[in-house]
Amino acid sequence: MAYTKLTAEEAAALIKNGDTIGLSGFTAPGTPKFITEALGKRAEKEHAEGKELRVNLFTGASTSDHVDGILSRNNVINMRAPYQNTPDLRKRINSHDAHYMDRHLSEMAQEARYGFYGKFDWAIIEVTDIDEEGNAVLGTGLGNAPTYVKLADKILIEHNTELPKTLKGMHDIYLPLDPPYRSEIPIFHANDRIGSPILKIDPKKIVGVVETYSLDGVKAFTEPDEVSKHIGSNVVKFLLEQYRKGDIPKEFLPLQSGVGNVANAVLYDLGESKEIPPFMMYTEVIQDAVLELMKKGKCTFASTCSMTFSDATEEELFKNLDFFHDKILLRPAEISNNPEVIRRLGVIAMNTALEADIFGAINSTHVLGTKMMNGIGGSGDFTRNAYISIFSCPSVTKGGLISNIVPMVAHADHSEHSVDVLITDQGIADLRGKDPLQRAELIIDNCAHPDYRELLHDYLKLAEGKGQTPHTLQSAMAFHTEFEASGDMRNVKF
Ligand code: 0RQ
Repeated sequence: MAYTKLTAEEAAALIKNGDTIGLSGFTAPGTPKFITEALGKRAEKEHAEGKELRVNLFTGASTSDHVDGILSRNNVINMRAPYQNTPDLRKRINSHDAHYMDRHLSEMAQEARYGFYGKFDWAIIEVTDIDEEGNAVLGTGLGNAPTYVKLADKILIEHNTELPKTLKGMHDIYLPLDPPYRSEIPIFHANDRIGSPILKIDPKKIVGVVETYSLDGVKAFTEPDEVSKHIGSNVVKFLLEQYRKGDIPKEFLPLQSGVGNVANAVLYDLGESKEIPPFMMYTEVIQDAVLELMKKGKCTFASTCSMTFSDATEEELFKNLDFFHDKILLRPAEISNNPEVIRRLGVIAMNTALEADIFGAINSTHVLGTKMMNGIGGSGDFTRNAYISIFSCPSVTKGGLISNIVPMVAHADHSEHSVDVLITDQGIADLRGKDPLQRAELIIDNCAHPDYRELLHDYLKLAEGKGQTPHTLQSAMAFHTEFEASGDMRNVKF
């Protein structure tokens, strides 16, 4: 079957106001680029003419400026799920111009299949290659593509000619059955293959193919600052102690690591440690550091949903695909982030917090309790099911005006029941085996910035006698309200 060739503008013109669209990809990699860009431009014109053009957009995770950026600037997004990290969309979400359903990434695909989010009109899927029977080789990020092509009435393909055809074989497409027919997901080691390298798309649903030519456009990492370096070295110190003690088995365990400079720095530091043996990753995103670790033989395998490499690293990968081909496997988000598999493999999870409270609850999403930053992403999938769950953050933000250790988090994403270890630039609080008061002492003394330790102890004293997890409800938010009032949490008085 020969597919109709379309320009991005022709493809975008087919989308109707109110349509629901599922996109392939996870972070920028694998995410469509040209059709969404053309949709944004079309909306700009039509909105100026007073026409309504708004769509519901479901993805694997965050996207890129080609999607959330341009579509938000032109106010095209009605409903968005399950994750984003773009300043323009953040603004739309916090001003209620866009509805945002912030979901655990492992749940998005199955909930779409359960029918919770209605009918999918379109799937837009980036491919490296596709034949006439609809056998597609996906790109560098997978996300929920298998579910969206299954659910969508019509499919648009972006054929990205920058991607080498030799990516074939790096994907493991597996769609679990839905309850009550689901059985175990048969991954027993991070490198087990359980599905197909090919995504089968019904060719009758393919309305057209748009030729594209673009790398994923992920920015290169900046050199980590002193605070990030301290956090990174504390994470490595903790892992080494656990390994020496035998709490981590001698073979080591698969690692999950969040995105960003700190996560990247931690992995580089791990690579430097002679004592830590070669390890695998079972994670949702791999960044530049992982490729370096692979070259050194330190990381032997990475199961992931996306290769979120900067353009320079992506080019290096493409040039040396022979070497990396059997060391990286791309899985759908519901498998890369699957709680059953994470628990079985004993994944060590490392994620980032905006703020933590003295008892170990974590806020990863809402700045000062109300403003959406990015979303929970995959952090909940991993945190709740990890062998050891580590959260890290700087002890203070905005030059010390904000303490990231507070009496009570202003929004709770991960409760203290799921958090094992808290690490800041100041030190490590290993919360395992501790009761709430013991945790509070550890967190204040080891993780809080010295400017805030006394204040946090004062708060604990004020709450003395108020039950197992002592709080004084009138003052629990004093740090936050002080920041709102004077712009400096250090002015708090109890
Ligand atoms: O503000 O941008 O104005 O400077 O928040 O803070 O320190 O740059 O943090 O980029 O490492 O992101 C939790 C958001 C951390 C991220 C979070 C302000 C601070 C700055 C950002 P500016 P940093 P990072 C893997 C798993 C959830 C998803 C997840 C995240 C801005 O890691 O989205 O884990 N996690 N996914 O100044 C007020 C505080 C603050 C604060 C920082 N306590 N109060 N503002 N800021 N702390 C990935 C995927 O799922 C794909």
